[in-house]
Amino acid sequence: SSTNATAVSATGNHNALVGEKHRLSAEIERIVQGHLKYKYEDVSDGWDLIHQEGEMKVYRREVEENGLVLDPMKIFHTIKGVTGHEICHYFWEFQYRMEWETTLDSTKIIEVLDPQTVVFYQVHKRVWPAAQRDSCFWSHIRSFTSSDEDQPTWLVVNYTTSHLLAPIKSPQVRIVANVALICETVINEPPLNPKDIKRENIECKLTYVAFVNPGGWVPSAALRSVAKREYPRFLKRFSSYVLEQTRDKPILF
Ligand code: 6CM
Repeated sequence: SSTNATAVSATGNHNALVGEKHRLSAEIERIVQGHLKYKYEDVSDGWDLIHQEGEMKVYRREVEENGLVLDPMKIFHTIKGVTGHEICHYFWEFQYRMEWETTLDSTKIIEVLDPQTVVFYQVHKRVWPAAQRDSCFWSHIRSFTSSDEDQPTWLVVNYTTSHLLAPIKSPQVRIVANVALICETVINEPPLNPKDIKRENIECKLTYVAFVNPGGWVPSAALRSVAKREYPRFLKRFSSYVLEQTRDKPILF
């Protein structure tokens, strides 16, 4: 698909084949399965609803370790007019990143592991008074169809990894992250002929989860208020970006 072609040509690695095993295959499998299991976990216990806007619900669980805030975030949203494939495509593809990510100074792909998996190195915008942060993570996209539904579920996982091409350079601090975006497509009032499905018939139900360790000391209250503001802002901006990009394009199922 064009998705794969773009990622592969981004670094000129034409040897990365679909299904090929590599040094991170086992870890990716384990982390992906963990997210799928965790997705069904209830948010009633220990999670606080910290923001609600339209269909979007932002939950947070307060967790601190040695004075460092590690609050997991979990966001549910429903976006009308797009598919899970489209949402994940724009979230995973390098070429769109700087168009919707407002919290980065830079992003680059430093390795292509297979057509669904790349390694990103990103430099985050400095938030005063904290030190500048960077991140290095594998980013994996996939779809799967379970027996009881006809539309595939799409998912992207971003998971911190170490890399020879991304050494830690103090005083810059390395963020440790485990992020998943899981998307299901719902077709409302499906027309008899699937070819007649219009954007008004489709919606995407997404779950976004983020476990982020800021990697070094940050004032707790400042970090919590930045998170409370920035996660909803990210999801709003990203979803309107995808709506705008797909509006006049054929539906990508
Ligand atoms: O998931 C998001 N973006 C992806 C593509 O860039 C990727 C990013 C992962 C890193 C997320 C880390 C953000 C948290 C930064 C905390 C830094 C501390 C600053 C100190 C403040 C006082 O998965 C969207 C991420 C949206 C984040 C709001």
